Amino acid sequence: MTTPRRVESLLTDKGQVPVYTTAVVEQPWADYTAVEHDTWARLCARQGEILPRRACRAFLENLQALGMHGDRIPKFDALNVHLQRATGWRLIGVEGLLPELDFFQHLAAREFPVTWWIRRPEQFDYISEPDLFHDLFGHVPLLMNPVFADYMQAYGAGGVRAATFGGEPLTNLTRLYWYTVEFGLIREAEGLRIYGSGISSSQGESVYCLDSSAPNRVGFDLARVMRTRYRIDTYQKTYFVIDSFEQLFRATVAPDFGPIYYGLKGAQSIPAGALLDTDAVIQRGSGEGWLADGDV
Ligand code: HBI
Ligand code: FE
Repeated sequence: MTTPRRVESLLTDKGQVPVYTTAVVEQPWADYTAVEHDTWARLCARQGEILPRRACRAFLENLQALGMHGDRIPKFDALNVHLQRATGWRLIGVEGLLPELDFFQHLAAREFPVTWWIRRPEQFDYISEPDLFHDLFGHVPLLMNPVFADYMQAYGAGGVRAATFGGEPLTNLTRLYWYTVEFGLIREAEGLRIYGSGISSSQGESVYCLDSSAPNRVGFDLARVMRTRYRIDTYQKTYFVIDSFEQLFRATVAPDFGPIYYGLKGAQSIPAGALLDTDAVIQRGSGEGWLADGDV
């Protein structure tokens, strides 16, 4: 264990440059200030207001079960008691973004890296990299769901294998993670619901992804998603909709990805806002407010 340092990405003249560290650290719980506990409490309360009837059932139920509505930052050890019992996952403290292979290896071992530090008050509405609120509030409730938990592990194992194939498969996998774990929607009996953590930890996008007529909403298709570019600096232009976590798990665990990568090799990437003739379109977005550049 090393002493926790707050490691943020750097804003340079080349834009936001990530700083990767690999250390696993002990959550310095006693060092959180009153302001930091207050930031956690206010973010939880605000999302707690808008997520009923927006987030999927599994997310809302487990948010309750984990007690993520208190006025203090939770202790990883206390959450781990619940997680271990439910799905065998375990939270580990990290300084921030990890290099991809390290991240995949943790997921494959059913360990979820959680950034130990929380955003500053002036970052209340937006922070461009994962902090403790995003990682805990956004990701951990679904790690309590057995099928989703298995999907995350299968994704990590796929990533470890892809890392040996080099650049293009890694890009494909990053897009899959982005459009499912971070920004996925799911169809439930009552309508479309949020399961992606990038959405559920953002007030603005929680409303936008369901209520706005601007974005596309399209049925999930693994190979299609793997070709789709995305945006890290605005709300998504396209959301992909799954019917169940089983669908996600089956699509990810059944193939070893080898043939899929082979089929995708050299395939043109798809702009974030484009629709294809083959898409199962649920909602054709109006495109209002979209920026022309900035896909990655
Ligand atoms: N590291 N701690 C952390 N959290 C992430 O979500 C994360 C990461 N490293 C890489 C990464 N995500 C992305 O490249 C995913 O596409 C895998
Ligand atoms: Fe995340």
